[in-house]
Amino acid sequence: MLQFHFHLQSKQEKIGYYESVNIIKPEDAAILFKAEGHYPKRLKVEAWTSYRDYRNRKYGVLLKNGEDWRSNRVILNREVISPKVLGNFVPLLDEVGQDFVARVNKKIERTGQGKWTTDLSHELFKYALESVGSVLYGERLGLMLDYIDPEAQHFIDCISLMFKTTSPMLYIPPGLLRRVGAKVWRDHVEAWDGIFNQADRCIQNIYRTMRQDRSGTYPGVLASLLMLDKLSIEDIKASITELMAGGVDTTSITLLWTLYELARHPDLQEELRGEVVGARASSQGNMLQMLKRIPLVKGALKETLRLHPVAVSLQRYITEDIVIQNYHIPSGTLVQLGLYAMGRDPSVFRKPEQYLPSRWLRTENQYFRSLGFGFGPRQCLGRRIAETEMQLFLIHMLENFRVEKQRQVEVRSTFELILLPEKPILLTLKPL
Ligand code: HEM
Ligand code: 2DC
Repeated sequence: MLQFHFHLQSKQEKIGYYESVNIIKPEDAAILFKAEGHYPKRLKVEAWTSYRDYRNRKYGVLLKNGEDWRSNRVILNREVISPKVLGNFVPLLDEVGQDFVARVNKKIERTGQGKWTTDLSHELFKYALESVGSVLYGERLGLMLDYIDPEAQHFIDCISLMFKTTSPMLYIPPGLLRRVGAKVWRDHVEAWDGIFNQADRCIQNIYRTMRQDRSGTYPGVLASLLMLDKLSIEDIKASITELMAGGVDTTSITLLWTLYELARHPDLQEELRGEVVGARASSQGNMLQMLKRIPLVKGALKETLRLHPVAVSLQRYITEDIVIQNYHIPSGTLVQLGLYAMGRDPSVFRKPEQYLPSRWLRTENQYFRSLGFGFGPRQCLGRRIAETEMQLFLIHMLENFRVEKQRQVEVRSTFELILLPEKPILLTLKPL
């Protein structure tokens, strides 16, 4: 399916639709990504660049383009997404998973009812921030404790506000909103200020204690980058801040959707539990090994991102002419792959409305179908952290609790730059 959108253009600012070609088929996605060039470029989120320009802050890897992006990304890849760092991340993330279980057990005890019914999103935000924080800084933030740092809670609130205030600015230029003193721009600035202040505090804290020899233990992504000395400190700070901010709502909401699906499919939940119990027994405490023995759990996460993607679309400016569905599309055009639409297209996934993790097992056709983290050299930098953190979470939850839900209510998605559940999801956790 192909759609052309045209828009009204004022002198410098575009209001309304972006001029783009929209695709939804895996075969067309393959053509798109073959034409993304050496410096793949996404749709620019102007609200985010405007804030940095306004406050004179450097762009990190998320917002950079061209050679500057590539040189930073290559160095970050080695410390954040290469397979060799997994061994460093797993013990840190596993500990956070264990602490989450202990926290839930305490909550269950306190109800005195042998179960706990709640909107887990707030707990999941804390789990996600604790996880990404432990990997970035090599130490715990303490968010699994009863009394948490109010600054950390403020950081979490700021990220949600930042996403929420971004979406109107996709259609109304932030420069204009800034000149008229619009509330959405002021809220957006306040949100990013809160994000940068908290990240700066964490970064300063590591910077100060770096010299203390903690020989043998993994020092975290930030300290590794500082010691490597290949990026400027300003570049490191900019990308670490983006990683910290990018690591909260994304994984927590994906986990919430996954628990919701498992609650709706009790038999599937038992099947996954069986896989986890078996993997635990056969890997004898070696978590890296265990993570290689849970294909269905991994399939469940892919299935969640198919039905409930974080990003509604992927986009690239193509760097060569391409032909899609017999249309000639010139180099330089913005092409958007509708990720949400593709995930629910019956010609791409049979019975798309059904949650079936087994469709991601090796025998099935996966050609350009698993794109929740994007594709290629510009794909999600946090992908390895996100996947590992989510797999470990599900392992620990399945080993300890049964997840149930109230009534059969469909929860749909709403757009706040990322896709979120339109209403709170209430889940009940019971010890096994
Ligand atoms: C980029 C999805 C978690 C940091 C992206 C993109 C997507 C995405 C679709 C754009 C990729 C493209 O254009 O090809 C997700 C999903 C997540 C997740 C579904 C979890 C379920 C995370 C986490 C972090 C993170 C945990 C940080 C630790 C980033 C960064 C970029 C990015 C920095 C920009 C990379 C670049 O431009 O080079 N993510 N993400 N994400 N994500 Fe994630
Ligand atoms: C939103 O039309 C809809 O991973 C727009 O962790 C096109 C668009 C462009 C870029 C996408 C964005 C959408 C959704 C959120 C994404 C973002 C790129 C990275 C970002 C997908 C699809 C995200 C959530 C990052 C955010 C990191 C940031 C907070 C520092």
